[in-house]
Amino acid sequence: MKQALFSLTAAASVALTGAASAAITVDGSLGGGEYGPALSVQTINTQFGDNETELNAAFGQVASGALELLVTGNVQQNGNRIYLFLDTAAGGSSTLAAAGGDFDLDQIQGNVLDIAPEFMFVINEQFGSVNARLIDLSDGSQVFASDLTGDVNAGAGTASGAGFSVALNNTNSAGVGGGSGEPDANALTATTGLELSIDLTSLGSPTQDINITAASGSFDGFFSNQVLGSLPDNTGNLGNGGFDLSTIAGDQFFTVAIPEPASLALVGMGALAMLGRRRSA
Ligand SMILES: [Ca+2]
Ligand SMILES: [Ca+2]
Ligand SMILES: [Ca+2]
Repeated sequence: MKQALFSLTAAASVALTGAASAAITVDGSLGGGEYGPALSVQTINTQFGDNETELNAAFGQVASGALELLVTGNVQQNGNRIYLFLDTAAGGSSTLAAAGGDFDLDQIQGNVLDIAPEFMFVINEQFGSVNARLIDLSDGSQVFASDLTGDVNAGAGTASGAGFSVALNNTNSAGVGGGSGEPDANALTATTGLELSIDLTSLGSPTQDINITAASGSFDGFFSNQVLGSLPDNTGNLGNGGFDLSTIAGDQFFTVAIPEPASLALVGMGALAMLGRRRSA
């Protein structure tokens, strides 16, 4: 009986360990053992120029009460931006709207996503500093805003504060090449880019899986063809005439699953059930 109990406990422990996510270091670089397989992989080259602005792949997980993400690629240091739209709850609008006088929302209002986000993360270089912000789309308020310290073009710039850490390593020279959106199979060769950890409490403590659209463009809302989930083959820059991803084939988003405590409870219940059967045998 003791032997059986030990085996079941060991089995449950192995199952839990297998499901747990490795700890990450927020440094803008994909370290060994970090994350699982890519959640989304770019399939077309960038019309903003090779290693200027490109979004190669997204890795992500929810661990330690935080959303952890790495998007490999680059952001051009001319005011260009990487946007992450975060759909964390029911409701919200798939059409981006101005709110609270926020500069970025003013520039990108009217564009339509495949998802209905509650939050927008945006990172950009402005006036010589690299700035990261998380915006609550319901009112345009800033959940956090911080300039990165360190040189993003010489390794990593980082910022951290209450409930968040951000890093940008802007040295990528791999991944997709430049072109007009032709198919490109090199995205997974990129291992550096934007990495962040945001406490779930800063995201309204989501209880559903988090859907995320990554996009990139200029300070005045001219969007590139680098979106994750990827745009279809031979798609050029989305431009600044307004885009509607809902009319573009495929899912221009990826999903980070929230681990379900219920599944752990089921493991425990299964073990107890097996013990019960063994006792009665
Ligand atoms: Ca590249
Ligand atoms: Ca939503
Ligand atoms: Ca779509």
